[in-house]
Amino acid sequence: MCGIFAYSGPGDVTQTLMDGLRKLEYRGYDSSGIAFFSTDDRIQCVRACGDISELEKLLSDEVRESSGKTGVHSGMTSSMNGSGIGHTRWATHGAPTKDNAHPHRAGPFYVIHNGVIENEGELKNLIDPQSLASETDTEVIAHLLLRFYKEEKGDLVKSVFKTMNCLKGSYAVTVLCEERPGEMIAFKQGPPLALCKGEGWIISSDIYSVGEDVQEVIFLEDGEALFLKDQEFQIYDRQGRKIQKEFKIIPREQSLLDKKGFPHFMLKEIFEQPDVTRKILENSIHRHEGQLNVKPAGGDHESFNRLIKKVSSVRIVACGSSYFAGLFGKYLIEEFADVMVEVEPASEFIYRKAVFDTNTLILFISQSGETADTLTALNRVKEKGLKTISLCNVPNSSLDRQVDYGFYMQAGQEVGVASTKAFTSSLIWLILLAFHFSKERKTLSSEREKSLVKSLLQLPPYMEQVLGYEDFFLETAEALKTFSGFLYLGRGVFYPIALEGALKLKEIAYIHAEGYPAGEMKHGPLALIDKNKAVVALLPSEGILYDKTLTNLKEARTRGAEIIGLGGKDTSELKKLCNHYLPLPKLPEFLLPVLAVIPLQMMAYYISRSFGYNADRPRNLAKSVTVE
Ligand code: F1P
Repeated sequence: MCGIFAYSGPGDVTQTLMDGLRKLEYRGYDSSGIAFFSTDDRIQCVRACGDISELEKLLSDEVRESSGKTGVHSGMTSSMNGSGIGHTRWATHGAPTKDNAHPHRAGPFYVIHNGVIENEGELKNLIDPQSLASETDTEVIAHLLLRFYKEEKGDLVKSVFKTMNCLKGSYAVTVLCEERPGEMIAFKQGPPLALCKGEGWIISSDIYSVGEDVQEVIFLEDGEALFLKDQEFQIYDRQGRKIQKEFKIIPREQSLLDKKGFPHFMLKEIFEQPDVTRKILENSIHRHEGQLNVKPAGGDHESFNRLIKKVSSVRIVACGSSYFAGLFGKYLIEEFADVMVEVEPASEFIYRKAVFDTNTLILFISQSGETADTLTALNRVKEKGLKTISLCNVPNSSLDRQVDYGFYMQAGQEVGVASTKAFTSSLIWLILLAFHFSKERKTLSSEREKSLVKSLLQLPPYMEQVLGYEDFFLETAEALKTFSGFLYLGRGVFYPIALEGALKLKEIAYIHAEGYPAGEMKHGPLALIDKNKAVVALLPSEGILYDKTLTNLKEARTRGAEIIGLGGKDTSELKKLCNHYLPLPKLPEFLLPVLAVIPLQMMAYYISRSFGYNADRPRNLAKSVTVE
C-alpha cells in the first residue's frame, strides 16, 4: 500500500518519476505527489487528490507557471543530474485530501512514506504539534528528522537513526533535503524498498516499476538506511554501521501496462488464465512420460523432497484470495497425500499462541509476496526454526527472499487489484504440490500419476471453452445486478471457490455477498433468503456431495431466491431448478474448481461494469497490502 518511486540521475526527472508512479498506482490511488530539485536548487513540490492523471494535469500547469516566472524548466534537466521523490497513496491516517497527500514537509525535509507509524500520538510530544499541516503519521517523521538534524548540527546519518529509533510500526521512507541537493535518503522497516542501478539511481517499492534494462538491484532489509550523494551511495545496518551490499542481477519481464484491447486489466487477466495454466504445466510435468516434475524455483529440490517425506503436518498461512486458495489446498493435500493440513488467515495467526510440532511445514501463499500480515507470520515461524515454503507470484519479493523453498505462481504481472489469474495459478500449484507430496511419500501409483497428468492437460482448452460462454455471463450479470445480497454455496473443494466468488463480487461490484458451506445454510443464512437474494451454487458432477448440494439448492429455491447453478452435470432437472445454469466440461471433481471460478470472476466483472465501476481499482483497496 502506497508506492514510492525516487530518482537521482540525468534526464527528465519529473517524467521519470511520473513513469514510475504510473506503474505503482496499483499500490494506492487516493492521491499522489512529487518533490524534485528544480535547476535553481530549490525543491518544487506538487500534490494532487485522486489518481496520477490529476497530478499530471497539475504538474504541467505548475511547471509551465514556474518556467514563466524563473525562466527555468523545473526538474526537466537533460544531461545534468537531478533528483526527486514520488508517491502514490493508499490513505491510512487522514482522509484522501490534498493536504494529506505526500510529500510532507518540515523545514528543508520532504518525506514520502509507505506504512503506518503506530506511536504517532506519542511522537507528537517530541515535536511542536502546532507545526503539523496534515492529519498524517508521515508528517511526524519529517518533523522528527528536522528536530534531530538541528540537534545533531546537520549530521544526516545520526538524525536518520535517531528518527528510526523513535518509530514504531512499519515504514519505507524516502527523503529529500533542500539544503543538500544531489542527496537522497531511504530507510525501511517492513514495506519493501529497492535501490536499482540504471542510467541514474532509482529507489522503488517494486522493481516492476523500473525499466527492464535496469537489472542491478539491492533490496534494503529491515532497519537499514541508504544515503545517496553525488551518485555514490552508502548503506548502514540497524546499528548504524556502514555495510557493503552486492547488487543482484534480476532479469525480469517489463511491467506490461498494456490492456491489449481489453477494457480492463482484470478482464485481460481472466482471459490469460488458460495460457498461464499451460505455462505452469509445461514447467511442472513431463507430458510424454505422464509424470510430474514439481521442483521449487528457489532452494534445492532434493532437500525439499527429503523434507516433505518427513513432515507431520502442513500449516498454510495467507490472506484474501490466497487464503481461500490455501483452503482448497487443504482438501487436496489431505485427500491425496494423507498429510494433515491447517489453514489460517495470517492476521489471525500472528496474534495468538500457535502450537506446532517441529516437523510442521509452513506454506505461505501470496501473490505479491509483500503482504504485511503474511510477512509477520513468516518472521514468527522462522524464530521457531520451522521450515518454510512459499507460493508467490513475484520473484525476489520479501516473502520469496526469506523462505527455505520458493515456488513461483508464474501468472505474470497481475495488475487488477482483485486477484484472478494468480488465484487460479495457486489452485493449479496446490494440485501439483498435493500430488507431488503423495508421490514422494510413495502413495501415488504411476497409473494414477499418468491419469492426473492427462486430466491436467485438459484444463487449458476447457478453460477456454468456459471463457467462451460470454452470453451467459452477460445475461446473468444483467439479471442479477438488482439483487441486494448473494449467497455463494459449495461443499468440499467447491467451498473455497464459493468464498472466492463472493469475495470477487464484494471487491469489485460492492454488493454484499457471503460464501458459505452449503450444508451450513440451514444453521442461519437461510433466514436471509427471500426473492431479493440470489444464491450461486457450485455442484460437483456426481456422488453424495452432488445430492446434498442439490437438496440445499432446493431449500433456497423454495424460499424464493434466484438460483444460479454451475456444475459438472447437465440435466433437465438442474436447468429447471436453476434460473440460470451453466454446465461445466467433464473433469475429475478436484479439478473442476479451476473451471468453476471463471464464471464467478466473469459475472462479478460484468455486474461491476454494468454499474460503471472501474474493476481494476476497487474503492478503498490496494493490490499490495503492506500494512497490518
Ligand atoms: C492478498 C490480497 C488479494 C486481494 C487484493 C488484496 O494479497 O488479499 O488476495 O485480491 O489484491 O490482497 P497477496 O498476499 O496474495 O499478495
